[in-house]
Amino acid sequence: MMTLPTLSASDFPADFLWGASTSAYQIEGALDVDGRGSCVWDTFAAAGKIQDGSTAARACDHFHRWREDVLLMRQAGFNAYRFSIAWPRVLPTGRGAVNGRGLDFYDRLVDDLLEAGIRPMACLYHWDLPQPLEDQGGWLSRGIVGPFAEYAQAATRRLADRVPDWMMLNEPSVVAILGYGFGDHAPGHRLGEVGILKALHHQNLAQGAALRAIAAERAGLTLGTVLNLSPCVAHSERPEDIAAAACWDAVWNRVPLDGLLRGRIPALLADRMKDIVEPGDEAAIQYPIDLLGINYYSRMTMKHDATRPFGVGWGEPRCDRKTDMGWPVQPDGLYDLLMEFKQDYGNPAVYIAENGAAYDDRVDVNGEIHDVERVRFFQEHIAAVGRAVRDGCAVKGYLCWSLLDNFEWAFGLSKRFGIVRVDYDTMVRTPKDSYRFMAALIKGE
Ligand code: IFM
Repeated sequence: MMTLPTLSASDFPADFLWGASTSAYQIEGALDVDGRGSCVWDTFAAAGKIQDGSTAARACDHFHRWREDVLLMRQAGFNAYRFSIAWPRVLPTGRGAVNGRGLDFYDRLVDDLLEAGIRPMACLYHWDLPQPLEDQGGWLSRGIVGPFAEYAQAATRRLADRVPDWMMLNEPSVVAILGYGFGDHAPGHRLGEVGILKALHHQNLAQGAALRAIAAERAGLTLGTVLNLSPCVAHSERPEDIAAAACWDAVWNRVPLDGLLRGRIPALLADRMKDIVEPGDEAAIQYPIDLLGINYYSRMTMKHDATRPFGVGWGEPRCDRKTDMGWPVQPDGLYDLLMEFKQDYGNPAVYIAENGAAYDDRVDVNGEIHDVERVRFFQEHIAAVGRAVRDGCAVKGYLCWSLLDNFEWAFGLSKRFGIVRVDYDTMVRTPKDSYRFMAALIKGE
């Protein structure tokens, strides 16, 4: 039997952030309430592209049950919570007149979080692009930059007196690759390399403009973004597999990282991006952020495949444990990632903004969920973060994904990532063992 690492919050800095992340579209529901406009995921779902046929129309009904959800976090001892603001609630057509009623919800949520002693960390874009903007080209168009900066300004104008931390994007590489390259996510374009690189670059540009708009609006905020970073490893020692892994690293990790932190397009992609990048863009995408959110799920094992964009296909990970998403469980990859990031980028402040696992949870006869695999997942990954902290990496917090089971995008309601189970018929919340594990860790029990 394997020995799991013993963990205690006292092994981490005293001001370490502990909590969870969620996103608006995945938990709120209430899609037609208070003047919200439509977004690309509404359209994608209406087109029948969600695998289990579900929609986010109700999701976790968090829009009406936020008090209960804040209480759950308070009872777990969380001191931080990252949520996202729904762009189509704030600007129903993507730009123009601000919908004050759309912001009222976040106003209430933020006040409640503060009262519970939980630091609100707002993310502006977690994938719910207003449909009218997609109709004008979405992330394929440079025209998106102005509307995103306007939205950032509107949200901060209302909430930044109480929300200290502002994250611009969540996982721009997933938006670009799955939404514009392969078509697995909304808006469902299958444009391959050019779609991916355009969507990546325009998110970088919009992010740069939004960061500057917010800084002009209010001083003293903690500004950043959230990237999903994965060490990319080669399937074999063959040179073409090694080259494929390096290319995928450039697409997945380096376009967002080098753009924001260095104002640079990765050399490996410069030729492919020469018609997308305009003079002045490199300066516009760089910004001296205060805090970077890192989402980590696993390493990526890549191999050469001439039939796929960038000539890169999926290899077979060297790992015998997989989650319900089929993703390998590789906690040492998180340690490696953090240490490599520290070395490559000069150790700026980061926090783990997402880390977690879907498992096919069972409710036992007593109504309890003993999600032992998820507990083990958290133990191992938090231990990896602890090692990185001890080895000098400036990690400021750990937020699990996710507080609640939720709408897992193209998988609908079929994949459960929560530390709290949601019964989608009754909306009853049931804390799992992983919730108790997090609470005990944070409280030092
Ligand atoms: O649910 C998603 C989240 O929206 C973004 N990061 C990965 C999670 C699990 O797939």
